[in-house]
Amino acid sequence: MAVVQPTNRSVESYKGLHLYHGDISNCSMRVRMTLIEKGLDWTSHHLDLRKKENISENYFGINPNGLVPTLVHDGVVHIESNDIIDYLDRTFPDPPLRAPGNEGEVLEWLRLAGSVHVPAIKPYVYATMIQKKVKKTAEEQRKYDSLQKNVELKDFHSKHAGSAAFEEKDLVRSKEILADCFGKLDAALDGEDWIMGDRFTLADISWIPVFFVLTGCGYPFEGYRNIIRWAKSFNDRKSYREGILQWCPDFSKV
Ligand SMILES: N[C@@H](CCC(=O)N[C@@H](CS)C(=O)NCC(=O)O)C(=O)O
Repeated sequence: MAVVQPTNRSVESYKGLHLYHGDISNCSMRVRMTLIEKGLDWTSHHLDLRKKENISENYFGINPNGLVPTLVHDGVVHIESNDIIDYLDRTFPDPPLRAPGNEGEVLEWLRLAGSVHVPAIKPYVYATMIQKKVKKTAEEQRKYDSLQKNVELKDFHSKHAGSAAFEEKDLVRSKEILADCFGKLDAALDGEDWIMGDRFTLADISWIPVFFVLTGCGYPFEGYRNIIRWAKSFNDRKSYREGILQWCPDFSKV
């Protein structure tokens, strides 16, 4: 569980569930979906990533990586979206979003989504769509460099700073990792409604936002017939409509 001690202590007095999140952020989408699946009340603290609202001393004092989402629950700060949805399901178990007897496999899907975020999902999204929209001015870059202590994230952001652009090898690597993930996902969905069979779980919630965002970036899903069928079945789900579409109707237009 990723609990952090905030240096911005103002959040310690928060009561209930407070979510710092971004409309276009796939990691925020999975937390919004989980809150909606559970029918929980939550207070929204929206940060516009296009306006770099996450790059502030105040926010780095809450989330030391300056990333969204951050959940504050009764003053305790939780980061890492896949840990947050697991925490929410354990803390508010009704309705359950795990698979009885197969919890390990659900958590493995969450771990996979988390582990490919920086090497695969982020480079694909930035290189194909986002990098132009979130380009930092020299001043913003200086501020980011002074606030960001995480070396992996500093390195990632330096790849599209100033006139820099992602190298072809970053994108090739990202496509290899994604092809491997979607091969696994398509196989898991073969003959099944959901990733874990007939039960909608955190595994679906972890991967639906990835599918949504990459579709907006033009990722070629045509060959994955089980993924395409799965996407049709979550299309009418309340948590998908209110947790994703209501905030970001079409990722290709962000
Ligand atoms: N591992 C983190 C990743 C969070 C993350 O990268 N969030 C993105 C949006 S999906 C973000 O805040 N981007 C802004 C930035 O990189 O400055 C999680 O799962 O919560």
